[in-house]
Amino acid sequence: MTTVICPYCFDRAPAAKLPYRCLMSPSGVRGGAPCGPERDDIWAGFMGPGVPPAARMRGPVFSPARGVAALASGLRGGSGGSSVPCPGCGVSTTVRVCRSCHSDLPSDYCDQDSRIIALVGPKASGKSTYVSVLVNELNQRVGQAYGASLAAMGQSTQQRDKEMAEDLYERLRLPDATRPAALGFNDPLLYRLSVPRRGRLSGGTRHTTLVFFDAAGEDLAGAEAMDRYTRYLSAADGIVLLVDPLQLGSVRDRLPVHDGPPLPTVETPPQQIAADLAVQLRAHGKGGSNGRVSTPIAVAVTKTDMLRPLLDPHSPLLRNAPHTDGAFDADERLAVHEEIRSLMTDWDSGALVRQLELDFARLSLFGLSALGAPPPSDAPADVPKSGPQPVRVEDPLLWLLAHRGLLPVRTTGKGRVK
Ligand SMILES: Nc1nc2c(ncn2[C@@H]2O[C@H](COP(=O)(O)OP(=O)(O)OP(=O)(O)O)[C@@H](O)[C@H]2O)c(=O)[nH]1
Ligand SMILES: [Mg+2]
Ligand SMILES: [Zn+2]
Ligand SMILES: [Zn+2]
Repeated sequence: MTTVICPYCFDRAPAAKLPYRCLMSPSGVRGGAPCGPERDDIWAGFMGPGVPPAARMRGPVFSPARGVAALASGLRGGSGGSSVPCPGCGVSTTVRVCRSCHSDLPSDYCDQDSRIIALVGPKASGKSTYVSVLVNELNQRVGQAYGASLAAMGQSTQQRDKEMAEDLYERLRLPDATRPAALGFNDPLLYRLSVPRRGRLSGGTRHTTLVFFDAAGEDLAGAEAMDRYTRYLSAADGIVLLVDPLQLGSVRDRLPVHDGPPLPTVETPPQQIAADLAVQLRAHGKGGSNGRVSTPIAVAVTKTDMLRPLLDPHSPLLRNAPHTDGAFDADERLAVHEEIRSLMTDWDSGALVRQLELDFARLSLFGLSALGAPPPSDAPADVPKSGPQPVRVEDPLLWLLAHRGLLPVRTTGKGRVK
């Protein structure tokens, strides 16, 4: 049976137990009156005082009679969700709501198991740019290599994807700083990833729901601020921690004098974010008997386009992974890991890597550039003129998916995905 994890409050429930919300649409058939809105205090309570009184009035929530629910879940195919008639007005609805917070769940969200990927990193480390470019790459180059596709689920993710893609790829504008949670709840980004099943005569497709959160850097800047994200972090199946090399003193000193845009202000050190993260996860039972956190963590150095002067011309960080025969290349993963490890050791005598290795049992290091080149020096809020030319943006997520057995892996043995 499919277990649904609410992407808003992270309550877990069997899909068949989720209530529905009436859409209050006129039926047109029987000429009956549509349902009117009702006060949804559970939802309003979860959203906090920012919700205006009028917005608290929503379509009635109901649990279908047992037989109806069973029939609906039996009828449910791979997509589209089930629909159940509202006992009030008789009109069918596909909108499910979370039992605990009454947030609406896109109908197809409930059809497959979800994987929650937590995205953390200091302010301006490149989180928002990374997610948008990643989504685009998964739909194009990477999707093609694996025969995979990624579909945004629900209106709010579809809307945000559209706006971000227009900004990044058409208007060539970089995203604004993400608003902190104190100013309102940022919706999670929901996707359905479809990957062909391998090794079975019948073929078929495996669907997985991916949930990303693009938090504001300041919400991850200390143990207290991070507390708001605790449920999200402890529900995560994998974590992507972004490290901005331009915020590390020793990298700034090593970069040749350049005429690019000014270097970013130095925010929370990645070492502190990693330490706070480990404390949070241990407090939620994610610590193993060896004291290390069991949640897999991909630590990715961003903006590697700026590191070119420090890299060997043959460095694997300068090109994308091959994805030969639609498989994740574990030897390449190891080569990148070793390369970043040796760069980091040079930067801070290995303090960050040592701490990560002591805190996390499943760790892999990555290097990526979402833009492929620095923003133009005369327009630091713009994408380079040629548009985003990403390098290795997909690697951290693919590693996390391969780790879960969701992607085929190729290796000569040494780079084995644990
Ligand atoms: N050189 C280079 N700069 C980048 C790249 N990606 C992002 N940046 C720069 O980093 C800045 C911040 O990027 P965002 O994606 O907004 O960072 P964020 O982590 O979402 O920031 P907050 O939402 O404030 O926490 C951008 O405005 C760019 O100047 C990249 O691939 N290369
Ligand atoms: Mg952001
Ligand atoms: Zn919920
Ligand atoms: Zn109704």
